[in-house]
Amino acid sequence: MRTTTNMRLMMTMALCVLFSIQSGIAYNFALGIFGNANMDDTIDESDIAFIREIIGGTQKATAFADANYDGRIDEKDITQIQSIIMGNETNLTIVDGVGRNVTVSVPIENIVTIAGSYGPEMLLALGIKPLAISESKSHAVQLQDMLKDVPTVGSSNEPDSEAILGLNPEIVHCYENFYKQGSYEKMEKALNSRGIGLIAMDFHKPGNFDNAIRIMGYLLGRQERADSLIDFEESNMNLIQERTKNLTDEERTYLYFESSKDFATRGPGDNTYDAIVLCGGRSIFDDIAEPYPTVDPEAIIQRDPHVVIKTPDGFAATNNAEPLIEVLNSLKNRTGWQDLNAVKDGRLYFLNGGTRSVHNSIFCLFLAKALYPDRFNDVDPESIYRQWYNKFLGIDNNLVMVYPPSESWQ
Ligand SMILES: [Ca+2]
Ligand SMILES: [Ca+2]
Repeated sequence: MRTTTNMRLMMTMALCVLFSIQSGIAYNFALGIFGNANMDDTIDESDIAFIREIIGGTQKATAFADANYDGRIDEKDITQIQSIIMGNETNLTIVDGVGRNVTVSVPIENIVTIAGSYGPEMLLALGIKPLAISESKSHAVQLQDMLKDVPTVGSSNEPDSEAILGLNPEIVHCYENFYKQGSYEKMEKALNSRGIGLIAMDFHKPGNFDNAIRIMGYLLGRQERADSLIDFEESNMNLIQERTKNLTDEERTYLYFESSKDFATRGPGDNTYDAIVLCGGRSIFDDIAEPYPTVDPEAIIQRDPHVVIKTPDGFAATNNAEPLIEVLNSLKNRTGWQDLNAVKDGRLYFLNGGTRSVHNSIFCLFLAKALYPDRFNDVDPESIYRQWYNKFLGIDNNLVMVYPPSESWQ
């Protein structure tokens, strides 16, 4: 009987995962906080009921059932879950982005983020000003203003441990990749010896976003804000799915996507490639099974895309369109490009990689509109981007992120 229930649970979870991969939208995820006994996307009364069933022997223990993380499942876990629901828990154990269980005192007020421009943007969106940040050249100009009195403590991959310790944060937040590469081994020891936790967590990867943001919301006592960030993402992604789901193969737009370097495109295994597919588009180079291929310039002419999108990463956004126009002009002047249909039809776009950041759905809206202007003629991604700034950062966004302006795309 128990086996059947567990099988069913596993099947359901497998289906959920499958669905989220297919749709690209993580409606269902197992929130990585101890206390989420039933492994759904939240902590509520049903987790208490689940613990009672575990104690009663009718349910098997799950990965997050040991709410107070003391190695046993008993009444104390119910007390901890009750505290989490009430919002008066004093500590939480979470699973960070690289799979470590980290226990921290909550709510956290003093946090240092050394995760480039994404960490600071996410913390500000959650309503928290970091104690310190790492150096980054890719902050949009408005973010630079918001962070101008926040000190920097080295770079993302070579942080200044002494300076961080001197600020006495409760936790330090870092990128997952540098953690995995071992960049922080020495620093982590020093931090831990002072009781400071290190949490590796990425907010710029769509597949992780819901879980990561909700965990951070719990840690910072900003759950409502986290939920509203998730809702924002999901409503945009739902819109895209709704408007592109019935595209036939003949209707699909072929695009050439170019990242920062000349003739560098993206393929399977890369987030941008996934976003293109999710928006119903097809890369003219989707026969190359590599995430970061560099292509033959001649092949672009031969394959003649409907749309060309140039998206440099780390292109610090300002209020000035000139640098974007310059990039587009240099593309138009490439050998043979005057004859491309995309150029003749005026469907050559500059899209700043910064539109992705911690709001992937905005980047996707730009992509979707560039690919299918008829299906998104009532949607202006720039205006939605401004709404995000207003709603979550409380400031006006006058950044020139795209060129030509997205309301003119057709
Ligand atoms: Ca739950
Ligand atoms: Ca326990």
